[in-house]
Amino acid sequence: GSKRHSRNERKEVDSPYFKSMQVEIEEKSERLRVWCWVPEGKWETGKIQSLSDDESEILLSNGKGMKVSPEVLLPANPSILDGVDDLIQLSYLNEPSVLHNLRVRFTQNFVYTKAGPVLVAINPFKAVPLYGKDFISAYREKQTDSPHVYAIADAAFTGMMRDGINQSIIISGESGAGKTETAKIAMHYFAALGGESGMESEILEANFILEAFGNAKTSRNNNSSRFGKLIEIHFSSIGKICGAQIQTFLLEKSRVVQRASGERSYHVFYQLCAGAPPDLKDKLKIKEAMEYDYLKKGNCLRIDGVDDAKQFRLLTKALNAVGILKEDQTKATDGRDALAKAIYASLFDWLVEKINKSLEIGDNCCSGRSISILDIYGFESFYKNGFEQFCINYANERLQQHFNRHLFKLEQEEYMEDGIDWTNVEFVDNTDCLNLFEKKPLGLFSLLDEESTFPKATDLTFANKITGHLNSNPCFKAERGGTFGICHYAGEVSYDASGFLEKNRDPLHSESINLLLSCQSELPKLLASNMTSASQRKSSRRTSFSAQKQTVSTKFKAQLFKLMQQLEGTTPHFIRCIKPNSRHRAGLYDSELVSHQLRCCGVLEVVRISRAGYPTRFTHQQFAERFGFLLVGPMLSQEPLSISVAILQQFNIHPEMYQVGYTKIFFRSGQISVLEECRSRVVQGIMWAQKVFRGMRA
Ligand code: AOV
Ligand code: MG
Repeated sequence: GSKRHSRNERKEVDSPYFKSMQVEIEEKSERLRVWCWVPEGKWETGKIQSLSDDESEILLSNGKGMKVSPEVLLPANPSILDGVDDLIQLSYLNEPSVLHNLRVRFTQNFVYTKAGPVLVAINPFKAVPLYGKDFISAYREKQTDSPHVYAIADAAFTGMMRDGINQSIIISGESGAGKTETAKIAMHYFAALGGESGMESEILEANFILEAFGNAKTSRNNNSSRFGKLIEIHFSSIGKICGAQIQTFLLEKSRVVQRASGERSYHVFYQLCAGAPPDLKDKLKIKEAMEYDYLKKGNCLRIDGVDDAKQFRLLTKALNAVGILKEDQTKATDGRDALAKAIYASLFDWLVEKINKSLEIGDNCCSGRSISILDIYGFESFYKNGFEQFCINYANERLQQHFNRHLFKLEQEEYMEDGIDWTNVEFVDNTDCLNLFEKKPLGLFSLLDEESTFPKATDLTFANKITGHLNSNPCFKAERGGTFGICHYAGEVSYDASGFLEKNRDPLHSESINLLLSCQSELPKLLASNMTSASQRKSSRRTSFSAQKQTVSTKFKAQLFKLMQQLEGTTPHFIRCIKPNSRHRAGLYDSELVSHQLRCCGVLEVVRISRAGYPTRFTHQQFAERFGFLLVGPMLSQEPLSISVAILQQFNIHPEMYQVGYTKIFFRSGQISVLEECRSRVVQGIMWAQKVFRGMRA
């Protein structure tokens, strides 16, 4: 039962940790019987009974004995380290050890674990007793430092208030891994900080509305987000919520008319059919959901455990809360496919615009401070993958690049530039895959746009064209019959080119718009005029599509670039959501699935860097300014570096725990807390003395 090591494990074998472990095994195996991981189908723990150069005898935990090559063994951690709350505390950092640690925590309902600076969140698929007012105040008052979304939210809030720098919370993970729930948990934390004129609850209601209109049941997730969103929450100078703005990205509008078996259209349709009061049903001539062709497709009308009628009442309440007029609430389902899609997308944009108006930042809130929460659709790989998955997975590649840049590239470049002692940690770079999409003129997007301008082109000519040009690209996999494969950071996906050209061109006949314009009520007219103005700006031709009109993929790419730029201006906090099983079941931990996700998103590498790295840093100047006043005794020099060194000496910071670079001082994790505590005690003392002094004068 020997199994070859994957790349990461191989690295582990070559690492100094492993080498030292080997020495340890060799020295102590006779006396101690060391625990190790054995690849027996899946990883099992066992005790080493004997060890020679080419064979070791192992007694597995289940009592079975076996002989394996010592090469395949990985060191296991002592049981005292079972379930540590930060993976950097593990003595042996290999895949089975990490998986085991996460499992131990997961079975005890500790769904959050730190991986250095990153929070790993495993979806419990059940209610866990970790949320609510008491938990929020515990984190707010820093009574606990157990890993949690609240802790991340609090770190972002504290960072914003302390440094005056905008922050972002970037949530990623596969479809169904828990991103949207995590975003809501973070939003509840901020809402609990309070806001001006009820703004905090309005934000939560706005989110509820967007979910009704933009989420749907897919085969991966009963409440799958079919659009990306960035919620930017604005704070006043005293840290109260004073407004918000929501940006949305590419709604999957094809879902309105078409979807795979077992999937639904947007929640709102079913909620309306199930929950509209009789007079509204009469007025809109609403029938049962099963009587609508558009809703019937996919053969799925209900979601287990969801009461659409009740959801409709909550939706009405939410719409009222953000001030959307009653007449406007009544959302036409008639018309041809293109029109239906366009109406829906336009309605969605209109809603977002309305919501943003209602959440607009008040005049008395000009601090300009904000925390953004990013929750986009997760990486998707279905049986059949189309244009939507192509765009969604591209967005995830972009996000992965942002993650890599911040946690690997920038981090290590900064060490190098400042000349500190550092051995580079390797990571899986996804630049090649991004280039496959973005390169001009021979990238997927350019070729798609080019083909979209040829009236005679078909999806098959498109598939042949990209295969012809990109065949030699290692991230591209040529396939037959109008399909092609892409090697994403999260795995290989096979795409079916059917529908790519049409969806990318996004045609809309002007006759349909005229039809809408002739409607009696105001909202359809408004939507129609929005649609025409959008397309007329680009083109004046009366054709179903035109060369000048920006394609969907071009628009999407530009939107993502803008988003990345925006995020670059913030201090990022990363949350990695993990799906423990594909069956949406509580208590089920599929090691294979978890390990795949951990590997894709580079969690092990992040832990390696954090363990060896220096996450806290100050310029000499900042450090001297922040802590210089704590120095006792005469100041020998005003020079920031000398002051900094004096502080380090006075507080007895161990030389192993920091490095002094050309411009900055770098600290290992946790080192700065002693200094911060001392500083805040002194500052509080000064404030107290000032108060007393003022009191005496008064
Ligand atoms: P996603 O946002 O990552 O998928 P969701 O946040 O919608 O995934 O989570 C999927 C489901 O998992 C939810 O509907 C809940 O039932 C459950 N869940 C997630 N997080 C928790 C939690 N902390 N506690 C309890 N249950 C949870 V997608 O939007 O499909 O990429 O497109
Ligand atoms: Mg989601």
